[in-house]
Amino acid sequence: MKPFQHETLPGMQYYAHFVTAAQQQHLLHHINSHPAAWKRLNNRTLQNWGGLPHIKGMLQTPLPPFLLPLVTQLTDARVFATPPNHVLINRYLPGQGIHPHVDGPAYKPVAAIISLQAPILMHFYHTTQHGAVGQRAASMLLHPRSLLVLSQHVYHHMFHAIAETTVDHIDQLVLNATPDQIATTIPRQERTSLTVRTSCRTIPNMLGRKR
Ligand SMILES: O=C(O)CCC(=O)C(=O)O
Repeated sequence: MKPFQHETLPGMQYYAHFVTAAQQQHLLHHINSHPAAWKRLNNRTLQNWGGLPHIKGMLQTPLPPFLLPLVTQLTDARVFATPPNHVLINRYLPGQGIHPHVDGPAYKPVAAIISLQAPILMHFYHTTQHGAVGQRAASMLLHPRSLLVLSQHVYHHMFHAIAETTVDHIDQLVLNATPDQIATTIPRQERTSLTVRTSCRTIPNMLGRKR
């Protein structure tokens, strides 16, 4: 499978069809069967699997069985050299998003983002010389069942974000837009994503799985 890449975002790879429709259904079924795992934030809800953040590292708990085939698939595809140990599941309703951020040093510098349900626009920003969010460099349209990999320069030195909007506007900076998509809009629908990463420091959780 050959990824889409672009010189504006060094270290970004986009695979339009990484999971099958059946895998998508299977993942959503299991995600939805853990209602108590959702944590509600102002701008999204999330499930945290694999460990709890701790000042000394991540208090590690085993990933649930429904995530293991995806971890194997990502490792087999050489997105990760060794099986990743942490999965953050984000769910966005129309109007919700995630502020510009870098994933930072708590994780090894590879993030794999699987998109499910509906498309969404992810924006990328340069970093100013003071380390703040700079100009928008580019955007990527993340289609359902796609995989976006962030590593190298785009992981370390660029911010990424999803706008809190009910409509995504496709402009010239959307690197993977087709010519007929430019200047069109895409209304937001519920969208779920899985961000798969490897926590650098882990501490075995002697209390077992905690949520
Ligand atoms: O939902 C997404 O696609 C992005 C999630 C993200 O940036 C993160 O979990 O750090």
